[in-house]
Amino acid sequence: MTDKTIFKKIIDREIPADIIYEDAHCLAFRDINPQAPTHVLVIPKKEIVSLDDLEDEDQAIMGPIMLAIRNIARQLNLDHGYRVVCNCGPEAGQEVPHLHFHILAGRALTWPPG
Ligand code: DGP
Repeated sequence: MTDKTIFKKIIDREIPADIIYEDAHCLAFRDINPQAPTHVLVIPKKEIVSLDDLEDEDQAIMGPIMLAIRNIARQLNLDHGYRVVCNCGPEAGQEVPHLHFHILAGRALTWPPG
């Protein structure tokens, strides 16, 4: 049996996090190492390693997660815009093997990303 990821431990309330949103499908909390004034992570409660590991049945949770991201942006008054990032796999910089979406806002974000 594989060890729980740090995000699964946050879901199970085994380690603390600054949780700002929760519903049946997902949890959102502030990133421990923020890259912008607002940096929130949105994760499915289901243990999915990455975007590349989604199964067809997961379409039932991905739509609600996208709408949750919209709701969180509204909740945080991100009226000047925000960026949603999903790092998938090692070359993209994914460090935690539990699917997550970064919401970044509060400063001008450059493009292309590094
Ligand atoms: P990624 O590189 O896309 O896998 O991003 C993982 C993010 O997770 C990174 O920005 C830092 C954040 N992170 C890692 N461990 C913790 C933790 O224990 N608590 C919180 N709140 N964030 C964490």
